[in-house]
Amino acid sequence: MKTLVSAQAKKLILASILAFAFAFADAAFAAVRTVTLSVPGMYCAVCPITVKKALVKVPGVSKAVVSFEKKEAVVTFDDAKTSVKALEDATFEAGYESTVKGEKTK
Ligand SMILES: [Cu+2]
Repeated sequence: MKTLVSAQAKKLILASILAFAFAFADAAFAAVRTVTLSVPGMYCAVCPITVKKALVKVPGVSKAVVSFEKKEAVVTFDDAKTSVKALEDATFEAGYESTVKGEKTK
């Protein structure tokens, strides 16, 4: 019985260490992310310019490619400096609601 408890405790400790290591690795490697935002409210050729301006103004955003045809914005940003929420807020403040459609993974 004693050895069983001890083995469980070891498992638990190992699991904690692994969880911590993964969390740390995630923070260290997921700094630059590229997400696609759906921006359905763009109705003319000038809209993507407005959306792009709003997105590149967000600190941490390095690239924003906005397509009027696809009604989407592909945004590359530093995860440590900004968030998807901040990107959505930025387009919203510019007059366009946006939602995350997907994320490009390396
Ligand atoms: Cu427009």
